[in-house]
Amino acid sequence: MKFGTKAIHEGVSPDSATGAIMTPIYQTSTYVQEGVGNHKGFQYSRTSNPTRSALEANIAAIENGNYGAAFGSGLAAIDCIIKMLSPGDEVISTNDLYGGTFRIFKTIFEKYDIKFHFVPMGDTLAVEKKLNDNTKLIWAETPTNPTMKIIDIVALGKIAKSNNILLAVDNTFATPYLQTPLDLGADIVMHSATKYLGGHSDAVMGLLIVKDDKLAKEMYHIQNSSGAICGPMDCFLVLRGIKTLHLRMREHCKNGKAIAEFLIKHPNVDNVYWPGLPSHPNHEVAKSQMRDFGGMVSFTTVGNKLQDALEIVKKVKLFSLAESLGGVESLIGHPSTMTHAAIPKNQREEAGITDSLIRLSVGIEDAEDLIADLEQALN
Ligand code: P1T
Repeated sequence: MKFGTKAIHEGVSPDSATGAIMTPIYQTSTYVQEGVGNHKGFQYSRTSNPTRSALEANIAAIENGNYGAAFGSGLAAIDCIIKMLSPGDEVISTNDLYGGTFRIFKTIFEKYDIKFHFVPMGDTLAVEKKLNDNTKLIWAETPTNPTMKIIDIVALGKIAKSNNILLAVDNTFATPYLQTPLDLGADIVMHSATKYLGGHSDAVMGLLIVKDDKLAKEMYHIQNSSGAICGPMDCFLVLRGIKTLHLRMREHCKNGKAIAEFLIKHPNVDNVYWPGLPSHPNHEVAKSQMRDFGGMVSFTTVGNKLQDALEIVKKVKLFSLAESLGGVESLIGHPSTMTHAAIPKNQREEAGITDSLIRLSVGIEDAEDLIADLEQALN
């Protein structure tokens, strides 16, 4: 089956009680049992819920995995992955990543004696240099948030496999429509479903997908034991969002390209970060592992002045100034003071998150209107 068909049909079937074509929102905490142990597969909604199960089966199918698990946020999903580790274990992570991911690694899990090494993952040698007997996980985000670096998943998968460690990929920016990391050698795929999967800025959720039976058992054990689950209403919304993921992503990619090409020619713009540009340093890797290049575009202004960036994000009218991304409407953000403020300034700058860096989540409005809006703000 092709992607669009899978997105619409996998994991869902007409409701057995009523024939409802849409998966009902099973707004229930518990399930009546006919006798002890005699139930219909559901006992308590922290453990499982039919609306959530449909979504978990659907995301597993479109990521080409075998098992999916849904959580209350992207960070709750990341929390589950790190809880698979033990004190003394080490993680090698990309140094360019969502600020909240950096924060949970540094301020929560380092307290439990898990060590994190942040390295520029464009260079796989940098990863190999940090490997030791305690290394248990490689954490990659690609494209990275917010500078759109592309990390070679196949190369990391080989390192992970030959050293018997796990590779987890945050696939939030690409979505399974553009990239399926499990096919490229990853063990775990993570999503902030708050973004493109939901697609309408109306739900906060995280998802994990794995292939391996043992890893799935551990994932569901932590999901049930820690209890960071999401409610059935949010599952319904994300399941509905995924039904149009392929259509939305085509428009996001088309608009992303138009805006990147507009920005690169603008005299007030310095660097443009969009993996589809032939000038992007990782364009060849992007072409090898992505089916298109997405709707996230970042740029810096000539002179790299904080004040210029703050003025631009204020002057746009169609782009809304807000954290988050991946909705149908366009958003604009200033990473160093917003989404990535949790990362110390020197580490931010090493990763390219400079004062004038502006991040666009290009929506699916008409590209001409979005470009006109950016043009008036930049001029
Ligand atoms: O917000 P939440 O659903 O918990 O997801 C966290 C997260 C994880 N990974 C990536 C790549 C992300 O971008 C995010 C959330 N990011 C934003 C809110 C943002 O504006 O970048």
